[in-house]
Amino acid sequence: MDGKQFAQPARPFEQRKRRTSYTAFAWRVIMVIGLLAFAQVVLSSLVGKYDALRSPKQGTRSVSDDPELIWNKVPPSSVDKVFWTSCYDGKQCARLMVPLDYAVPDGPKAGVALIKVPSKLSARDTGYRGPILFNPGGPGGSGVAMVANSGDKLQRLIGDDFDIVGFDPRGVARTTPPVVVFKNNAEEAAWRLRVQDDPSPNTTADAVSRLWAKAQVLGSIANQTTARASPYVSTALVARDMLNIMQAHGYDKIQYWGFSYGTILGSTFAAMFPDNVGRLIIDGVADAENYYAGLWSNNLLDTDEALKTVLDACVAAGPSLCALYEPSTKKVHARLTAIFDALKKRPLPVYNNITGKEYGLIDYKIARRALFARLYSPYGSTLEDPTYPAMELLEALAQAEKGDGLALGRRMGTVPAQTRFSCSCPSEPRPPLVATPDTITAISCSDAGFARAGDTIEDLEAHFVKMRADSEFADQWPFRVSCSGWKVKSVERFEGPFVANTSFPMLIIGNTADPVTPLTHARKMSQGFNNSVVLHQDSAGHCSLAATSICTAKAIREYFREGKLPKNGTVCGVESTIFPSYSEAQSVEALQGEDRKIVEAWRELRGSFEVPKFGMAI
Ligand SMILES: *[C@@H]1O[C@H](CO)[C@@H](O)[C@H](O)[C@H]1NC(C)=O
Ligand SMILES: *[C@@H]1O[C@H](CO)[C@@H](O)[C@H](O)[C@H]1NC(C)=O
Ligand SMILES: *[C@@H]1O[C@H](CO)[C@@H](O)[C@H](O)[C@H]1NC(C)=O
Ligand SMILES: *[C@@H]1O[C@H](CO)[C@@H](O)[C@H](O)[C@H]1NC(C)=O
Ligand SMILES: *[C@@H]1O[C@H](CO)[C@@H](O)[C@H](O)[C@H]1NC(C)=O
Ligand SMILES: *[C@H]1O[C@H](CO)[C@@H](O)[C@H](O)[C@H]1NC(C)=O
Repeated sequence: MDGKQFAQPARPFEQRKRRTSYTAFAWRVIMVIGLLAFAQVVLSSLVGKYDALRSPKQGTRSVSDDPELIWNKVPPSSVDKVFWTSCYDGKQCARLMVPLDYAVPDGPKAGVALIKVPSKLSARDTGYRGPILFNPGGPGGSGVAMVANSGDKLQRLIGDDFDIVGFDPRGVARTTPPVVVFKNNAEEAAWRLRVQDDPSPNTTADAVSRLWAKAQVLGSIANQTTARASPYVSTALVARDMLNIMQAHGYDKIQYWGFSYGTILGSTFAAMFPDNVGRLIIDGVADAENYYAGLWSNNLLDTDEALKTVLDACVAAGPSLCALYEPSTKKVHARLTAIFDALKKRPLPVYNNITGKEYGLIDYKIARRALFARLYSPYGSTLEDPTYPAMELLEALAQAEKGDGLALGRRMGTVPAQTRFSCSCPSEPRPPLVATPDTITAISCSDAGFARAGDTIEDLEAHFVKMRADSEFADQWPFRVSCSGWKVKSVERFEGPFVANTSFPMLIIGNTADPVTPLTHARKMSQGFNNSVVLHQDSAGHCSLAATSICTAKAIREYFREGKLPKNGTVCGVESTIFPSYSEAQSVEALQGEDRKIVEAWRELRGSFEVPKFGMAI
């Protein structure tokens, strides 16, 4: 299709951009170089979506308006008796006390933070269908934040005869005990600043050894500061917690939808408790064997294909919409590569001389990260306020090509200084509410055991060279290194095998060009789980919610409601486009009745919740 005829997006592009830069201004004060280089992308997406959970402007609301303070008032619950407290504007919250270590059932407890959008039916009603649990990914993503923001939409998609239940996994956000590595915000910010300026792997001679050295230091600090929490955060323990959450609702069989890392959690649950599977969806599937070996080595098989999807769309959209337009994909790619090569040698200075408040450098690593991160969710949304993030990123890169890095800085530097770092430095550090590099490390390295403890710098260099054969984004995927320095032993690990006759068949979803969880992993995991079915969403992006798909939305709803599985290998098309086009709006317009409602709910869900970028917040 010739994109040129759509040269006028629903809302003029320039106008929208300006508006965003004013409203988002408060978040972007220290933006061009944020405090957390590695975490920037994931944090900006998380914080951008989840800031409804906090006082948006400190000082303008009284402390009692802080919805997070509810957690001081939520009483402890047990599996036998759960006390729900109103929270987050119409939701219900509880804290479920479970054994910190299930081998010591009467020992100390973990307090799992729960949130629920309750079913419209009471639990006694015969039409009531019980809770569905969600995990947004990470590891380290908060299910409380996900359901606080998107629970109503999830319920609209699946049905209000279900409870929509989120929880913060071990080591994350509101669940206790928290994993807090650094003594205070200032110490943490100082560490992140140093990590931020390190080169990405294999771009300089010392890049990998610097990563390795910092992993050793961080591992030693964490061994000192998190000894009371990090032995108890493994995925196996969280799987046991999920069984307890179901039992606390009076159910023995789980109903679950997990994204990204949530597929590791879902596969672990299915392998540990195959007789307790009611409905289980894994969406954006990671290879659990590779993950549990701490390898992180086969995630990038389709990353370059995801980039190609974006660049193909640029060529099809034409020069009026794509700022880096060239007549062929190969030529657009060459132009992009030239921009990055130039940044390798000459980072761009950035200073906003109007506000004086945005400043920093755009270097190779930051610019590459901007592109890699965009591949997780390249499609536009056509709700009332349409955005085309991949189009906007290519425009920012085109400006960098001309020597102006401000737009790119704005895209990358959205770490809100006020939520990550304040000079007050309370003596009791409060655990962060978003995925941090340290929770990801604690969880994934607990799961890996000490499988990577013996990794040498040479091993790691060879690993990056090998991954480069899979993808030009190999240097954006440094996760294997963290576990080389991890020193805490988990009280429990699950090592597989991921093979089971589950009591209900699993629904396994993979996209054609997912940048971090390739479709082959969905197929591989399906082999282990008897009677499971693969739904193949024909799109780029990470997890099904990367795009609007009427077909996928209906399949998910039917699976939960009717226990109906799509035919194995079903291919679902998508309505979303990367550049402005009326096709999504038209497709939705053409729908009637129930279908229309399902798709509206799916689109709202996409607009309210972005899957945390798998592994991204190193
Ligand atoms: C980790 O810390 C514990 C004390 O909490 C100490 O006994 C142990 O030797 C430390 N491990 C390493 C490898 O440093
Ligand atoms: C601000 O920057 C722009 C673009 O670099 C430049 O044209 C302009 O002269 C600068 N204004 C001031 C007041 O320095
Ligand atoms: C699944 O059940 C079949 C028989 O119904 C049995 O042969 C097989 O070993 C079971 N697989 C697992 C992993 O339990
Ligand atoms: C579905 O297809 C996958 C391969 O894509 C296969 O491993 C699995 O066994 C199939 N499931 C069924 C129920 O046939
Ligand atoms: C899979 O489940 C079917 C019953 O649905 C059973 O007959 C078969 O033996 C199982 N296969 C394996 C490999 O467990
Ligand atoms: C990465 O390192 C290997 C081995 O030292 C080298 O052959 C390769 O060219 C490097 N790649 C980059 C992009 O620096």
